[in-house]
Amino acid sequence: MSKSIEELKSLTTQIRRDILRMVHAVNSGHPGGSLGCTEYFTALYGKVMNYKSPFTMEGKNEDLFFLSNGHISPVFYSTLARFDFFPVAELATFRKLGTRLQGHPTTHDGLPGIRIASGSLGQGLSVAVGAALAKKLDGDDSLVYVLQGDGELQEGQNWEAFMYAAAKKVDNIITTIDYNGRQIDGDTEDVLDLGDLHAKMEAFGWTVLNEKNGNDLEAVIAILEKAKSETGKGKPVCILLHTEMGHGVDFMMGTHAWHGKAPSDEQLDTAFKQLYLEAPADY
Ligand SMILES: Cc1ncc(C[n+]2csc(CCOP(=O)(O)OP(=O)(O)O)c2C)c(N)n1
Ligand SMILES: [Mg+2]
Repeated sequence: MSKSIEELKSLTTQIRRDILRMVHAVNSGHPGGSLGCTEYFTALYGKVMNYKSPFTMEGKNEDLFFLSNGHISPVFYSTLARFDFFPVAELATFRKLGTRLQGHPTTHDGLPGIRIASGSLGQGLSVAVGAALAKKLDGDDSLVYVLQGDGELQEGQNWEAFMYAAAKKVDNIITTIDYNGRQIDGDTEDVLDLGDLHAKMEAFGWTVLNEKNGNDLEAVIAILEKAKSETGKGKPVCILLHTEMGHGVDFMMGTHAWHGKAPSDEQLDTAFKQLYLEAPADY
């Protein structure tokens, strides 16, 4: 049964707790981008995406999701577990030897919900465009969703895929850029400035939507619904989703420092106080 907005908001707090617990347990992983994209994942799996259960790789007549910025696996794994793709208890195996929850997602481990290996940045959109074209060949009118990082756009393959999708009128795809303005080594504008990304994406032939409140669950649901209404019109659709890296934990916000760093025991306690739930369902 679908969850109410209040339930989904509370779920974002639970997912944030999961992310921190996972990276803390193994003292490695990527909390910053994960915390920033929590509303996106909750909106996608809780409201927007039309997917089949149980998960199969075939993916016909259902919406598909591809995570291109694979380093934010903690938010992906927690979301999948919380939406019953696999047991929540398995989150405790994150980044351990032999786990299905590799630091960066892989397919050969058979974790339900994972359709591609990602982590080597720049490849997800290309795969997703192929899947979207396959849907057209199959007469399948469901949609393909993709998430990409903004720093990730510095990888040239993305721009081939942007160009190709527009030229071939792949209008059954919605890519979202996690527009947090930060990346592993600093702010994107200092590392390699993306310039006017909105204008660039339009110039590449995409319909571009902009959402300033990427950590407001209702705003994220609304912009994804708007994006859906823009599909089928001859152009691929892109959402520039402004998020805050580290959102929800005060000392992780306003910096790129938590892109790929785990909290200490004390920092985890502080963070959990800020991510309060009356009855947390922690694993
Ligand atoms: C092809 C490739 N180059 C470099 C890296 C190393 N790397 C991992 S994450 C990252 C930063 C990506 O920035 P962004 O997409 O903005 O992610 P965020 O820091 O916002 O989570 C880099 C350079 C990689 N994983 N793959
Ligand atoms: Mg970024």
